[in-house]
Amino acid sequence: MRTLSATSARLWAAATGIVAVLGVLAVAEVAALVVGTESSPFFAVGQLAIDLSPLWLKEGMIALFGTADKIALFAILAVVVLIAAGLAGILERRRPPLGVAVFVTFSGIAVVGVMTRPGSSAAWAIPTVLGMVVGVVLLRLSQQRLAAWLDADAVRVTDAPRVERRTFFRFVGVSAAVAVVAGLGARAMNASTRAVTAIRSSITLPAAAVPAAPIPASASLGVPGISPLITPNADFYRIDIALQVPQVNPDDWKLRITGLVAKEIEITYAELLALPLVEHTTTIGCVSNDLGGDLIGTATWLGYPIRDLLARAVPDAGADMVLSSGPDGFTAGTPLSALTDPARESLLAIGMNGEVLPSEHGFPVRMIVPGLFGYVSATKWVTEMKVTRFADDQGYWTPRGWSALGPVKTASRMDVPRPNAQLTAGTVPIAGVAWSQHVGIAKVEVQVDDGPWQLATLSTPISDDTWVQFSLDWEATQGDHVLTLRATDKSGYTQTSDYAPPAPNGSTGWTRRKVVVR
Ligand SMILES: Nc1nc2c(c(=O)[nH]1)N[C@H]1C(S)=C(S)[C@@H](COP(=O)(O)O)O[C@H]1N2
Ligand SMILES: [Mo]
Repeated sequence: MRTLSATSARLWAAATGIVAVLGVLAVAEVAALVVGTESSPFFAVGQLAIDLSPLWLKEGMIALFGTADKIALFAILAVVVLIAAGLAGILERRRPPLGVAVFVTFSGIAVVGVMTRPGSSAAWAIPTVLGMVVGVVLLRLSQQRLAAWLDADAVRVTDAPRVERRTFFRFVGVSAAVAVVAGLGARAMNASTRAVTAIRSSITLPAAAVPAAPIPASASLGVPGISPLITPNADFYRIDIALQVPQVNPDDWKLRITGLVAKEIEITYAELLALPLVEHTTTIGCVSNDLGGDLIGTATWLGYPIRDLLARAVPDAGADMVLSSGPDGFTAGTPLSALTDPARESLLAIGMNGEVLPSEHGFPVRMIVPGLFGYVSATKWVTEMKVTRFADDQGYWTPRGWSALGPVKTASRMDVPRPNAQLTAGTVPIAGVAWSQHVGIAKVEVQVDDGPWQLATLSTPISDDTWVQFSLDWEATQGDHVLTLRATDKSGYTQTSDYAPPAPNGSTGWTRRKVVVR
């Protein structure tokens, strides 16, 4: 019989911490089934991490993981939680009750995370506190069994440690298994989107009183590999701070217009659907979209003009901003003028490409404003529009290092040829999309190596609020080439060659692409 090494003893002490944290999470998930999904601490802590993360971190996460940034955050969070729990287990064996103290401290942070969510109530603390109690009990009980085993092992009576060892393993194994099964089961039920999905699929969109203008056939150039003019809903980029897609029951949904208005307004989903609706095709983009990025898409939105709703509320003369908010704690500060402008189709959208708005794109209702980045205008699951002043209020991203105003920047993207494409000499289309929403694109030019700028063919724009496709047939010759792209908008502005990163108000620069022709 060999004595357990110090390293193994430490590993088993870490295991007690991990079992305890699995217990915390499982109990909290089960309790959240009763108290409410939003009280789940794992998500609340993730949300707290998102809210507290500095600009460079958010930028880095999107640069590294793109729209998979949430999955990446979960993975990082899970690893951090498991390591911290393991260390707490080791600490508890060396210097009790320091391990317990770690558990209490982390649970306290989780309670802060839960209680700072929009719409939280005191009851939301219950799942985490219950979880913490069970976790601490599990930690103590498994530590006692570990100590019994190690003591018996140290005495080294033949076979004696076997019983204690078995008792420890059985306790830790059974606890972990029960926690994982119960926790995952409860999580699946908490995440269940069935109720709202069923309601959503039972909704029939009303016909538009003002349908979108038909899309001319010449709006698409038909170049293989080019971005489709209308982005299918399933391929539309998704960016938001919500770790779980908010499940909003349209029967409970209300939008309130508050703040500096003569009359506060409240509107229900049924009332909204009964109003004369407008359809408009608009390209929306994310300020985090770097050169050549895919955080942009075009859809035909069905909705009610925000200006008409604001007109009912009668904003005060001194107001210059509308602070809209969603259930995830996101807010956007939109210039009031962009929402009241009769020449700008700013919509409270309920439909996207002929479908009821998908949950991840804001079901039941979101805002769409042509010409502004999403972070200052496109609030999903919107429930309040507060008429206010830039001097008094800020949108979510402004104190986090992004500009208060976020007009889109004129930009272009080369879809084909792809980066590092292997081409054969002959005719090669250089094609992609260019956009300057609400201003319009005047021309796109392509330069091959140090040659002259050549004018690309533009597709017929649906309107100035949508991107256009461009294409240029290039007679490619053998060798390495660099292709450069620049767009000019209808105000006469040509994309600058100076590169700027997305923060604080959108990237600039020319797309330069190396290709090899054989
Ligand atoms: N409620 C809510 N709405 C939101 C956000 C958010 O985090 N929460 N993000 C905004 C940002 S930054 C962008 S770019 C757009 C993206 O909309 P999409 O996910 O439908 O493409 O939503 C905007 N609306
Ligand atoms: Mo965004």
